[in-house]
Formats: sequence, structure tokens, C-alpha cells
Amino acid sequence: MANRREFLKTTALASAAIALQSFQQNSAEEDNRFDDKPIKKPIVLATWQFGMQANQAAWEILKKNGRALDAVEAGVKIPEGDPSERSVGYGGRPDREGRVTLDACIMDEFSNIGSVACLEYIKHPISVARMVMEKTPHVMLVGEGALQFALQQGFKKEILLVEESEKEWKEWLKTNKYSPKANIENHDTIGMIAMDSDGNLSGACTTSGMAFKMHGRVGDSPIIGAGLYVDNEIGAATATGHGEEVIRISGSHLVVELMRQGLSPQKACKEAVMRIVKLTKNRNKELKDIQVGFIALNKKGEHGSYCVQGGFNYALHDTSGNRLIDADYYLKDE
Ligand code: SD4
Repeated sequence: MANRREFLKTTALASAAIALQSFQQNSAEEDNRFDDKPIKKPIVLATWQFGMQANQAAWEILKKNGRALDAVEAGVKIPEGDPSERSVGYGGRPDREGRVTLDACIMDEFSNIGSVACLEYIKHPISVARMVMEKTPHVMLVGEGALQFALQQGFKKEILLVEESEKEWKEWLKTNKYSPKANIENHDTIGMIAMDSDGNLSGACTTSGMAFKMHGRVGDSPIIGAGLYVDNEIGAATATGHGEEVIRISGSHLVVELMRQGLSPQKACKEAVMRIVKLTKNRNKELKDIQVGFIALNKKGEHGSYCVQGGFNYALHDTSGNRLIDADYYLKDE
């Protein structure tokens, strides 16, 4: 009997020791995911050159330990409100009917989402998207309904078509064969992703979309999973370029899922672009006519980007300052 008791005691102790060891191993593995370097935060990334100014506005909030959500909204409002930025918000190029229609979405650390598409007359679609997120039971409002909601919320109705954009559109009407063209050097959707000092992630994406698009056309930018995706456990990604191609692969969601599988932000962006490359070739379309760029950030504060063709860059602001980084790209010397 004593022997049996001894045996049971020893076995119980041994199982407890094994359980403890395995718990410690699991915890160590968990920790190892983040043990290389201390996480550099806060941090904010935004597409294109105008991301520099946008980052500065976001940084004002992040440096005071503000929330990433507030930072990304404040950040993208800079190009939205600037009439000289002709592909976002006020001043954006119109559709082929001469109407400025805006797309935007926002996502926070709790996976709250809000979006507006084909919204006219409102300078800051990102703030309307945030209100859709915070004040409605829905996640997306479009066209007339989005405008109606914005006006109810107190947004001002304004003419967004500026002289320059109108001139360009009239010129385009004369010469273009009615096929909307994505300007490869000048794809200027702003997508911004940030991690605040609490380590929480949020993102925002806003655009006037492809210049001279068909009226009613919606790109990737207001579509959660395409133009933007945030998973507070893993990371965040956003896209710029030909929305049709980004939507085809659910681009930003794909980048985040690739990071979940262990890829670095850089490799995840590259893998997503390679998916576009493959599908374009399979569909016998010309890759040289396409530009798509992704930027991504993971929970370790690592970031990366990749695009189809050269010329895409992104602005990065962390505790070492604000700078512009050229994205690596697929179509070299072709
Ligand atoms: C869209 N992704 O509407 C946007 C376009 C873009 O510069 O990035 N334009 O498809």
C-alpha cells in the first residue's frame, strides 16, 4: 500500500513537473517571438512622400501617448484637407463625369471598422468613416446615404473640385479614350498604420481613387481587408495603387495573414505582390501597366514594403525621427 501511495505521489509530482516545464517552455516560446530587440514604439508609417507631413501630425498624438486610432485619423486628414494633393480629399481628381467621389476606411485595435465609398462634397471622408464605425450599427455607407449621414453628423457640404483638377479633367475628356488610367508615378492614396505607446495598432486609408474612373467605381481603399487591415495580435497593412488588383487578392488582409504565418512585414508585402504578378500573368495582362504597393507593420515594430514597379516610397516616423524609405519592387530592368 505504502508503495502504491509512493508511486502515485511520485507520478503526480512527475506530471506536475512536466506540466510546469512545458508551461515554461511555452511561455519562453511566446517571449522569444519578441526577445530580439525591445519593441520600438510608438511608430507610424504612411504611403508616399505626403506621408511625411501626415506622419508629423500623427506623431504629435503618438508622442503624448495618444491612441493610434486618433493618430491615424489626424495624420491622413493632412493630405485630405490639402487642395494641392490631387488624389486625396479636397482637390482630388474627379471621375469621368467631373465629380469628386471619395473613398476611406478606418480600423482600430478592437477590430472596429468604418468605411465610406463614393462620398461627394465632404472634405474629410476619414472622419465620416470613423463616425460610421462609432455611431452606426453598420460598417460601410456609400454615395447618397454616406453624404446624408455626414450632413446629419454636422459635416459641411463643400465643392471639392479645384481649378487644376477641373482643367485636367477637361483636357482628359478631349484626348483620352475613356479608359481610366492609373498614373504609375503618381499613385497617391494615403494609407497609414500606427502602433501607439501601449502597443496597440490602428490604420486609416483615404483617396479620391483612380482619376477619371467611371462614376460609382469603388477601389480598394475603403474596403477593409483590401486597402487596409489591422489585427492587433499580429500587425497591420495598407495598400496603394490599382484598387482592382488589390481587391482581387484581398491584399492587406493577405499581408497580415502572411505575417501571422511568420513572415516579416517585408516578405509578407513581397509575397502579396508576387500573387498579383502571378494572377496578372495568368490573365495575360500587362504587368507594366500595373502598380500596387503595400506597407506593413508587425507587433514587434518591424516594418516593410514592396511594390510592382519602382517609384513607390513610404514615410516612417519612430523615436529616431521621420524619414522617407524607397520600397523594393518586382519589375526591375523590364
Ligand atoms: C484606388 N488604390 O482607388 C486607389 C488608387 C490609388 O493613387 O492608390 N491611387 O484604386
